[in-house]
Amino acid sequence: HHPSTQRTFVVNSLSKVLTQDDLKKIAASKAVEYVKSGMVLGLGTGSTAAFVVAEIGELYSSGKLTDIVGVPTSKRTYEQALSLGIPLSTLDDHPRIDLAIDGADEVDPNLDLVKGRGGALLREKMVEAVSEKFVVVADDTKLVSGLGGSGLAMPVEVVQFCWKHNLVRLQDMFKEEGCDAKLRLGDDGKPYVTDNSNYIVDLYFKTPIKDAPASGIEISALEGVVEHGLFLDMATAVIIAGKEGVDVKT
Ligand code: ABF
Repeated sequence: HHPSTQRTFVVNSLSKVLTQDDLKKIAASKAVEYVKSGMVLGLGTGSTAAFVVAEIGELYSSGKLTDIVGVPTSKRTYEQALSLGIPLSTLDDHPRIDLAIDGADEVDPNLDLVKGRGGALLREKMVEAVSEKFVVVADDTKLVSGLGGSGLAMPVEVVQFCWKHNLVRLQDMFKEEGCDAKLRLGDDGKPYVTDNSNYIVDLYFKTPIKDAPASGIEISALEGVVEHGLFLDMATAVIIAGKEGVDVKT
């Protein structure tokens, strides 16, 4: 499948310089066009997804959207959506989602993704895997030619027990890509703990991952690995906002 792109030009009436936040908001608004009354919605995590949740909250409280229910992908998003008055549920009660909208850390030309720098990859993947439509929102800084190619982290969520053992195994797995594996730390300098009480090992590649599908399978097969940040063949559409316009890639 070769993704195609449809561009809408951004009308910048104030002709001010668009900030990265403006671009995130533009992508978010475009994605919210997919939201309809009556839907079960997967609510993403991160600064771009937060704009989506905020807009859904406004539409709901003004009565323009009715009968929706949101399934949040993190405790943070749960708190945000709760404060906006969006009706919330869980995958246990709503195991099928009509539409999930979420951000990403990297988007490649096949619409495959790296996610999880925000730490919410496990719940994101669980929700987005059962979504009929999964729409990704991002600004154009997230585009890469190959996954892992940004030089930034590809996260792997691991159980706390013997995390170092898995860090070493992950680093060894990607010797050829010149991979550096690091335990993620929080602002307090202590290991970052996910919503599901696990740790995150961040993989830093010197060259893009050679075979992402095979690598995903290999990573998942390690005992003690909970989930990884490769989201392959999952996105229905990716909305990318740049200074020239907003692209919908499908
Ligand atoms: C979530 O938030 C994650 O999967 C990704 O790690 C991050 C992107 O955050 P932002 O939109 O703030 O760049 O979507």
